[in-house]
Amino acid sequence: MKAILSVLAAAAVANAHFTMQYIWSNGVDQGQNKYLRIAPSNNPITDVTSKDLTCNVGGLSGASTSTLSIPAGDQVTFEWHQHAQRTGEDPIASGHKGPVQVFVAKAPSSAASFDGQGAVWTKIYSSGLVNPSTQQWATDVVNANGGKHSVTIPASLPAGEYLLRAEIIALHTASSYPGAQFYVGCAQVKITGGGNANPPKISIPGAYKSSDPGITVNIYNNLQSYTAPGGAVWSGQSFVPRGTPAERR
Ligand SMILES: [Cu+2]
Repeated sequence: MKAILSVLAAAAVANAHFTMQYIWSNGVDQGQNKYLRIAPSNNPITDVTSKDLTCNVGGLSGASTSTLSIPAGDQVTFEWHQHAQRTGEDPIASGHKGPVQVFVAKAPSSAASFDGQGAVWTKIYSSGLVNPSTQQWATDVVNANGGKHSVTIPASLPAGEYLLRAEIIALHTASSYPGAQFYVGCAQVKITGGGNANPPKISIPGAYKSSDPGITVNIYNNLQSYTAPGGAVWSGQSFVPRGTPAERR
């Protein structure tokens, strides 16, 4: 009987998924579930062609979600937990290893009415296999940091309302497809200030393929490098001084 109970307990731990529950603005906690499209459960998405990949289940509109104003160039932090709590429990069940990424998409009008479909997403952050020699993943760093990871909003992004999409991909069961677990959270923000950059954009769903080496992968084989899906990070448009170098001297 005791053996059966411990097997059941192990199964419960294996099912300990998680959701994005907080956004911080320049180090200030905005409160649980504020400015976020709330998923109905902590289950992951496993079908890369599903519209649930955009902003989680039920996340194609945010009519009941308010929108956080934040200046371009400022820092936002996302915070994840297995359950609706900040306790000593691992924010992400520690068996969940994989990359952490953040994307932005500019809404044609309001963030609340934006479904995030089409080639609208720009990757602004990605961290994967942080240290091959210790097999440390971005998820381990998030766990060590109380469930939090941060990103700077590129200063050159045009002002307007946006969806911010954070994604954690758990690869512990990813050696065949479907297997990788996509944990997704979207926040609604209004970016003020900014510039006039026109960054590269991808579709989510659309850009990810089941055959991507960052999606179907055996991570228990002393992996030495890892390429997350969705292409390169765009880190903003650098400032280009006027005139030729000779003229500037
Ligand atoms: Cu899980």
